[in-house]
Amino acid sequence: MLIGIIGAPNKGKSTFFKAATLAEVEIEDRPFVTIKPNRGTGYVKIECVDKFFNEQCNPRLGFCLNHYRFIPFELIDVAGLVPGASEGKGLGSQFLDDLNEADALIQIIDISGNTDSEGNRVSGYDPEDDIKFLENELDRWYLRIIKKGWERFSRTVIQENLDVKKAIAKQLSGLRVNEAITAEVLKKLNLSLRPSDWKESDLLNLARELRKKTKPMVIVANKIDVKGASQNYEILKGKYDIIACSAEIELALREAAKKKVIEYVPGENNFKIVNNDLSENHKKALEFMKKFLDSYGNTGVQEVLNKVVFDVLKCIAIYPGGVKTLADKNGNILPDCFLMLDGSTALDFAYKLHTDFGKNFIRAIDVKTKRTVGKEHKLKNKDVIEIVANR
Ligand SMILES: Nc1nc2c(ncn2[C@@H]2O[C@H](COP(=O)(O)OP(=O)(O)O)[C@@H](O)[C@H]2O)c(=O)[nH]1
Ligand SMILES: [Mg+2]
Repeated sequence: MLIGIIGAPNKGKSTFFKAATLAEVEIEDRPFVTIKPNRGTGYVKIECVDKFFNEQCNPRLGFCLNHYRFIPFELIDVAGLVPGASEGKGLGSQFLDDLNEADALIQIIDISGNTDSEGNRVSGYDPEDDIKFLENELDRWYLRIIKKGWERFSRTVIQENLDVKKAIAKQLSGLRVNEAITAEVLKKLNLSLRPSDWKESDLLNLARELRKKTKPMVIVANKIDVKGASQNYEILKGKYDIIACSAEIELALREAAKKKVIEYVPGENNFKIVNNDLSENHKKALEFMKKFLDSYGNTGVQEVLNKVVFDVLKCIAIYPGGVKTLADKNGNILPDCFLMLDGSTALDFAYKLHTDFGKNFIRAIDVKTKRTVGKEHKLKNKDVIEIVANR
């Protein structure tokens, strides 16, 4: 799974990325600091099942803090996108191709209104404009790919009597478009089966619908800590599904926790100071952050990551484990936890663990209830599953 972070320049994309991954990246108050995409590991947070079993788990990947398990997935932070990027403005839209493979997008806007669509410092910019232009640029990115060799494509479809949805799905497979999605979109748009009849507006509608389906998005109202930002947030909250966030505060908290100045579990509404040997400035900064958490509940970063994986992409977290022991052969308890699509079955999970487990599947056991389940059994979030297979 790959999640892309996008938005106009200077909105806090790299700060969000760094807060989520603690990777070393460049952050500056000017447009186009990021040129080459940053890739790193972000984590979703669940209440770990180790508590249910009265154990402390030992994750192989990710980590567990106070019985909150953090499960890894891949994040990518790309260069800022400006209006007209699809026509080559700013850094153009070529770099969007870094996002081809993304399953979903996190759009960062600056809710303080202090940066314009090109990332320049201003005051009173309407952050809603970012949402509007960005969607348009994404649609044009899809359109560009659809139109690549379009004439020849539409001719071939007719001459060779090809199935339109198959042909389009093939043309856009790099963007994660498949036949089922194409069929659904063609039906919704009521398009004829002769692509040579389609007008420019039909193509743009097609691009838009395919983009919405293959790059679902969460909008993040970043810089909510800035004075005046909450008024803007209140206005947009009614219109969009949008999460208030301070990537900068989350980054400061995670860095302080890494340096053992505080104890902080990402996404929580508090932290504990564990190093009392601090300068006045440090103390002031921590006080500011405490006040922020008191009024907002959390910084929003973890909420966004969870939302995109669990709500938008509809994933569930599944642990492999055994009824006899939750440990692997090295004694690590519940070392793995996998993100799978909601609706996955016991057999899907067996294949995920190992092809041989899938091929030689006999039964599975729901370790929490100790009940035996069959191939078709649908898994639930936070299930612990033992696979019994022929050797
Ligand atoms: N006040 C505040 N500033 C932020 C926040 N996130 C980022 N910034 C600042 O915004 C500027 C641009 O950040 P950066 O992450 O490089 O933006 P990008 O161009 O979108 O990647 C930097 O000066 C950051 O310190 C935030 O949540 N609150
Ligand atoms: Mg950046």
